[in-house]
Amino acid sequence: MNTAAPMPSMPPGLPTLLKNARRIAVLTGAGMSAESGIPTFRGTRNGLWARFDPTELATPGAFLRDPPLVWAWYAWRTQVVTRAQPNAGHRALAQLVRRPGVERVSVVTQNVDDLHERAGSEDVVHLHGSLFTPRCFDCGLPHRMEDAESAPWSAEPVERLEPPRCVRCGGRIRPGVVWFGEALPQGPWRRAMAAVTEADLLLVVGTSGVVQPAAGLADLARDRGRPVVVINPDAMAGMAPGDVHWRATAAQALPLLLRTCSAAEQEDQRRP
Ligand code: BV8
Ligand code: ZN
Repeated sequence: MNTAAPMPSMPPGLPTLLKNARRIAVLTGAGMSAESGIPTFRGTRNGLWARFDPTELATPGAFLRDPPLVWAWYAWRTQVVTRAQPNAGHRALAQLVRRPGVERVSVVTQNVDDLHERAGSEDVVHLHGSLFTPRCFDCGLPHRMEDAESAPWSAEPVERLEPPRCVRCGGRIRPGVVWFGEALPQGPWRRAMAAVTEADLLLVVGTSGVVQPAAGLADLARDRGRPVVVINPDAMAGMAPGDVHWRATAAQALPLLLRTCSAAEQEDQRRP
């Protein structure tokens, strides 16, 4: 996404929405990490896995059919994330909670990378798990990756990589992500629903709004009459009537959103 593109101006009503927001919830998707060089989900059809549909590879069935193929795909994605850095959008979200008047910023992410945390966000809910919490497919025991087991970070991606074995039952180790057809972990789901329900403003950043039940969280806010601001360069992605749409990228819009917050405060302080 060419961030040099002219910066779409901030939707007129947004500064006021920001000024009145005390508890902000932010639902993020793959677009949030695109400017960090992480391919969006639809974009993970990378060379070696180009002939596979990601929504098929990311299933228990695919892992059972061909564990080395699926493990290698996740090893490559983990390699890409480990080499990447949080972008200006991640950093702005991490600083937003420090704005006077802002009590809470809850990040609810569909992403399995760790860029929100590496940017300094402390209140992060991973709806679809993480690349960094592998566990046993059979007994569920969390698995500590020995260096030797991880794809050497310098190496070119390989199409097949045998997953390590569980130290307790010898079962195969699987990535700690939520696959299609698998229920979302209850704890994170409940925290996400609470964060969105209690928020007085919902930002929806970089998601196509296709995958359920995550996409339904925005409806939770809309049904409560909470303002929903969609930040996505794509005209239609994740939008619903009444939403404020900012057709900008995450790294373009979020730093400006943060600056607007601070400007509003100074304004207040100046006012007698
Ligand atoms: C379940 C982890 C049941 C793995 C993921 C209702 C209707 C229809 C279907 C369903 C339904 N309910 C359930 C389903 C089935 C399914 C589903 O939703 N299918 C879709 C395809 C229709 N849902 C499930 O299977 C869920 N489980 O329902 O279980 C159940 C219940 C009880 C008991 C047993 C079972 C589980 C879903 C989770 C799957 N795991 N990820 C992995 O990553 O490998 S989903 C994965 O795909 C991501 O986590 C993310 O959620 C999704 C990708 O979407 P986005 O993040 O939005 O990314 P995308 O590429 O699509 O779009 C990027 C956007 O960013 C674009 O709009 C683009 O314009 C924008 N953009 C690009 N650059 C930028 C940008 N924006 C800003 N800045 C930029 N620079
Ligand atoms: Zn095991």
